Amino acid sequence: MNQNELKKSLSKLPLGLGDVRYFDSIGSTNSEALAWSAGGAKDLSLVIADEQTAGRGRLDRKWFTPRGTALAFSLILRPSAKEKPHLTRIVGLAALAVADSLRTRGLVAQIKWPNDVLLDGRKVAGILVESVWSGVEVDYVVIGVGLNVLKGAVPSAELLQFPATSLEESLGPGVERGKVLRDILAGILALRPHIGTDSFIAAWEKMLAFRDEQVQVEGGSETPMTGKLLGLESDGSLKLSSEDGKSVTVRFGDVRLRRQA
Ligand code: BT5
Repeated sequence: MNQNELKKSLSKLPLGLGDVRYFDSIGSTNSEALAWSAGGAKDLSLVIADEQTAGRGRLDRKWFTPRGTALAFSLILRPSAKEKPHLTRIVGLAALAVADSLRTRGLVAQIKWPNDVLLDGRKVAGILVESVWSGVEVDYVVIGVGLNVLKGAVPSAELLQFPATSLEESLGPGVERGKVLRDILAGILALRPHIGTDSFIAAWEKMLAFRDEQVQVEGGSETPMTGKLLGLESDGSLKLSSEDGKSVTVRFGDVRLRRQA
């Protein structure tokens, strides 16, 4: 994908984006977007790169984006006053848009709470949401999305804590990155006005992996929690029912979810 192809794909979006910065190679699109936000980027400005040399996951874990194989982009939002109470739903906004873009291609995509999109139980995309605050007010939110499009994007198994896959593995050759990008962005734009609604949470919940299954949640130094995955709270936190039938809420943070062995 080059800058011209990118512009062509994006020109077909139903609503206008802000400015677009394209890089053949960059450290991290999220870092660039955070710097751009500090410099006054407009709402819906987009940073996209063909390759990332220092792509980041949560807690500075690495995200691999080899040249010519993947989508790696960061969309900058300046949340409106109406959106500000729903910041914790933004990761869901991105995950839903990615999952929808895969479902329209006939694939069964699921969201592994909080920030992964799975195909056939393997990670095809990761989302990293970062915010810039002025005191207690959020100024900007950067939504970073990494999606493995071609097989070459998938890191070798020893680099991974969770199995990974690509779109090409499910769809065969010929997947066009520009079209997938356009679909994801169109999805985010279409869902954004509904972010505060109950139906948004219901749509997010419907896509959750491991629903009604026993799962284990590991969070930092705390003892792992186990329970049945029930769904989402209204802020997007995870709702479990523990073995003694109590309802437990797992808040956002560095948590890892897996099916209980
Ligand atoms: C994530 O973190 O999954 C968030 C990834 C966000 C990446 C995007 S790319 C555009 C933007 N710019 C950035 O710098 N970042 C964002 P986390 O849940 O912490 O998962 C990270 C883990 O995923 C790593 O420790 C690896 O085990 C695994 N991983 C790394 N690269 C992968 C890949 N290409 N496919 C599947 N898994 C990967």
